[in-house]
Amino acid sequence: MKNGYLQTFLLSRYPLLSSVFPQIKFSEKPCRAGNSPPPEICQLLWCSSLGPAQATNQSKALTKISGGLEYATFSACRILIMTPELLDPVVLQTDFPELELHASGKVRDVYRLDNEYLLFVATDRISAFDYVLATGIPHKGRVLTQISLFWFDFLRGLVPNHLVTADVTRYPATVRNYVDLLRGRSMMVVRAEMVPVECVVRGYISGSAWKEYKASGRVCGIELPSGLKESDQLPEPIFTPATKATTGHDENIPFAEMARLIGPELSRELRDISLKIYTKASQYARQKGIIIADTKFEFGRTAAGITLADEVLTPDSSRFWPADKYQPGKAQESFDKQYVRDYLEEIRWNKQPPAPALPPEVARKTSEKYVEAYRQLTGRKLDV
Ligand code: Q0Z
Repeated sequence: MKNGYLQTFLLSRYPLLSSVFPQIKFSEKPCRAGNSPPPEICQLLWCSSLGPAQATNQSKALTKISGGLEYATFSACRILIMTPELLDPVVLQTDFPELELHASGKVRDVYRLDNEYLLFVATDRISAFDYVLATGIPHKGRVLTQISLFWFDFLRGLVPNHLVTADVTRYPATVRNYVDLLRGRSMMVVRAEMVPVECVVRGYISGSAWKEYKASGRVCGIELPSGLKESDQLPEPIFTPATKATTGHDENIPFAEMARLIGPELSRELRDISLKIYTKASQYARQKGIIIADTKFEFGRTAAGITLADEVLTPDSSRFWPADKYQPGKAQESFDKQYVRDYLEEIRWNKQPPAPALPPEVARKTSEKYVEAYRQLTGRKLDV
């Protein structure tokens, strides 16, 4: 195995290679071994499973790569791509033909592993103004997954959760072919009987709650003090359940309606545990400089009883606000999606499909915000 820069001008003669590695930009300009490749050409680790001699015997389609690099044909070599972007390619779609799709959302896909277990996969898709955009955000799926894993561990003593493992080496053999894609962005979870109510907790007044409050002075039937400003902290966190309406938009419902749907006892249990989780997690996040304005939990029933499922306290399921920029009296900037929203407003997208692509700079800066949210919350660095 040899470390070096590929002579890309030679590889560009082989159209097959560009179809195998569509991510690589091929250039007609050679770059010599030992020299830095032009920035648009990725750094490659060249490794041939066949030695040069064998390769010579095996094929006439030989390429002599000068400058001390090996003889090899691309049919006999594996190329490991070492630029960060290409080591962690943006995943916009998943497709595991061996598995049945259990559910799929704007960002996540859930597959059935067997009767007992599911595979949760967070892609790098991003939605804004209710549509999934054409551009993915590098590392986003891993950030969401790692944040959920952090909270599952943090909340361990408070509530059972659906996580089995995020260690891809422990996944069943049926997904063995996909471990490189799945690493860091997936979880094997216990299949639960899901409660058809979203358990929303709000510590601050924003979004649909702000609209309801302005119109009626109440949110989900809860009377709030008069004179609140947009984004104000509430006297205490409130539980504001919602149902998935057929229109796609969640619909806030009074607690009594939740009780009618799933029973008063289960409703009280879910409300109490949701408030406990929010209180503990938001206190922690606040110390780390992040306000969790509100969040949505989903629960299911498993052998362990009421179980915290789905993703937990991520920027996708919650409003994260940077505490140092908090200014009640107006809508707050989003920790993660602000660059995206600003760009979409700037280009005056009519908010009808198809959703536009993002300029690379907007995607990159947004990616940095997600990676930063993970670091700020956990104190750990996401391997990028
Ligand atoms: C969660 C959802 C997503 C679209 C199903 N442990 C579980 N057992 C059974 N079902 C679920 C879970 Cl988490 C389950 N959803 C919500 C998640 C994409 C919809 F990633 N759907």
